[in-house]
Amino acid sequence: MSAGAVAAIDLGATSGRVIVGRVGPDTLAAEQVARFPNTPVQVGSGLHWDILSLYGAATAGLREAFRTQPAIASIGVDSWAVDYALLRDGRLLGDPFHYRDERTARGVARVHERMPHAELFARNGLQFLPFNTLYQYAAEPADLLAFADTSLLVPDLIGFWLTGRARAEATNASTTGLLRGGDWDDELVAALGIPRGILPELIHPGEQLGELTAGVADLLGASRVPVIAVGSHDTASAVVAVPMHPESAAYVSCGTWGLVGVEVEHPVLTPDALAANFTNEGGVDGRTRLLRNVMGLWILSETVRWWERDGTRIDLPALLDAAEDVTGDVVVFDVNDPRFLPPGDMPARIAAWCDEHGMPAPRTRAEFARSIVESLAQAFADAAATAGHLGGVDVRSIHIVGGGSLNELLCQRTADRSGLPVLAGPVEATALGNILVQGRTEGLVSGSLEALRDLVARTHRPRLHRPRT
Ligand code: LFR
Repeated sequence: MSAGAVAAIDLGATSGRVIVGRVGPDTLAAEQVARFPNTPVQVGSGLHWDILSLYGAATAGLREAFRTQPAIASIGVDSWAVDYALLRDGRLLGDPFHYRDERTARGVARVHERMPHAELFARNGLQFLPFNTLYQYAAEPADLLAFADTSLLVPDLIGFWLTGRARAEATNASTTGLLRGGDWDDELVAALGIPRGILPELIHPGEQLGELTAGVADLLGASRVPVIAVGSHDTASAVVAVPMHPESAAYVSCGTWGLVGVEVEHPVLTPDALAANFTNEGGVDGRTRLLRNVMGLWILSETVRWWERDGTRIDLPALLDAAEDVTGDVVVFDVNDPRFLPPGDMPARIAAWCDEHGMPAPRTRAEFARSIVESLAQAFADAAATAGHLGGVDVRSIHIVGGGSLNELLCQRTADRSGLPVLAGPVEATALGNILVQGRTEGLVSGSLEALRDLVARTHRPRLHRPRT
């Protein structure tokens, strides 16, 4: 076995990337060949993703990838979860809605009239999040759903455009709330009035979706290489590349969201898991990601965006340095309060939370940043402990991967607040997980997730933050 190259498309809520991966028994590297902004657009109907721009930028990036590395063996696509496009006869019926669009509230009310959350949880094992796909379907006009013949989650849509094959990748499909025991839950689908025919056949990570169509191959300057299904839910790919021993570690996949949990063999559907609002999402190789969505760096980036709306530029590293220098106590607020979900004036919402709880609101920007970091660290520590408790995992360390692993203050404060060592990195976990699953299908690496994680640990040594008392 020798090393080879694959390409990964990784779409995040704020930017997308195309990455060329090199992978082999002793090799794992990710090189970014394109990065492009993902800017949601607000129009009369609501907040949408500009999906055609994303596809255009991703294919331009792939073209560049094939120019620099003609031997790319395959392509894999991942993105955020839950959001979908409706199609008819292969034609897009509109830009997908953003999960932060407020129409989801309507869907929640409609679904819970028919089935309360506890009953849903017993079937699909999902945390209540107002934007889970099943609530979004319930917010659609019924005649539009009836007119569509196919619904594709974002990475499945990109895969469809690349190959002409419409499938639903299973890790991401698990975030729709419509899977039970790994298959579409026909009874629930019918009970919610969702046309069963719009849900495509499932495909699993490692399986081949199809080859590039001749037209796309031509556009990319490539041969008709295969598109491989990876953990197309970005968090599923990230968890593949956490260099952990799942029997003794928790992870935080930290970007826009902080996905905090453990990996287990089977879904945990206990009353405690329901009460703690934990989720059981489908993982690669049939594992279960028992985790909780914690609000994540969104609160910080949205705060900064608010301060920058008058045109001033904020230097994030300088802000975090200033935050580190704050002496004295800052408020630890509940980052999971739903008021922090939509875009808008975060500083005012944080101040309102403090007021309502009889606590002094941060005053300076540095204090706001410190308060956000402390609150995230506390939420990560709490969720890691709960995950261990629920999943029967003796959590002795916490791995932080993704963009948040670069935030040393956040990593250190998570260590301090949990009393556990934090292992930071790799920052590129999602892309690495995407690359590893493709590499295994292409015969460039072999073995279980443990073997893949061992390769990550050998090639991307994490940074250790010891807890300070
Ligand atoms: C992270 C993520 C989360 C999902 C959220 C919305 O990027 O995929 O796992 O809950 O985005 O899709």
